[in-house]
Amino acid sequence: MLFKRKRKAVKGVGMGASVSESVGANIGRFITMEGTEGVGKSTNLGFVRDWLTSRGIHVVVTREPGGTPLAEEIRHLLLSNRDEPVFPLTELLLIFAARAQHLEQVVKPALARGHWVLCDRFTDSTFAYQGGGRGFDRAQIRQLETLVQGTLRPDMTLILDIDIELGLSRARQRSEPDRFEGETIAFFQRVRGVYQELAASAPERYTLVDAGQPLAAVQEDITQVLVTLLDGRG
Ligand code: Z5A
Repeated sequence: MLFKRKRKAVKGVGMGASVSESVGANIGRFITMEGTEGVGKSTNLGFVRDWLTSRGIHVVVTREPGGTPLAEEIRHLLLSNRDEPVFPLTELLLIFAARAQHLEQVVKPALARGHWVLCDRFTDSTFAYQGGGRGFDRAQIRQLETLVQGTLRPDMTLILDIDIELGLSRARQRSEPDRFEGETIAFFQRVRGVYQELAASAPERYTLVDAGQPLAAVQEDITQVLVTLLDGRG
């Protein structure tokens, strides 16, 4: 992973392997973008993609849940409003099922080719939504994280942070609320709280960006992070 110098010979990137340890010198970077609803992830993902691409970096843009045909079907199952209650454990397992498929089919092969992967949400969303929002114990989520990802973690995560009501008002201007967007303000406050905790717990991995600012200021902050990331590329 980023900033780790211990690298082994190429032997393919199987389940449980760290990409950085498996692909030798040709190392891609795994960047994730996180935040609550309407925070501007999609908008800023495009900005990051263009910024990196203009510097000659091959970028694969993807998202979770989703990113492959099967994982996109699971996404549809997860986001659709339905009469049947979706139990929190069902939701959690579907999310990790989609992730397993996405990692094997898209993320690991791209990183192994030395491409950068830019992912709209990843497992920090699970800690925030299923952990903070639904109340799952963090240790249980960590067990699934280890089962599905092995030691693979993002190299860098941008967490866009915004007042919940402002983000929801932005999101609702665009489309009808999906199953998550129908949740209470208290639910999203808990989600935001987990993101803030994660950011404070590992500043070398996470950057919290104030997404309540005008877009140009948000993107200026993101640029600073990208410059630092490129400076540390080795
Ligand atoms: N989920 C989960 O529970 N557990 C998991 O492990 C994972 C996911 C991986 C789908 O995510 C759901 O999956 C998600 C959690 C759950 N909950 N929901 N809903 P999603 O990422 O697809 O959905 P989303 O969070 O609702 O994203 P979004 O609605 O697409 O919003 P966004 O991408 O963050 O925002 P945007 O489209 O870029 O911007 C929204 C609007 O604001 C748009 O009109 C922009 O032009 C505008 N905007 C953006 N930035 C600004 C600034 N700075 N100023 C003014 N206006 C702005």
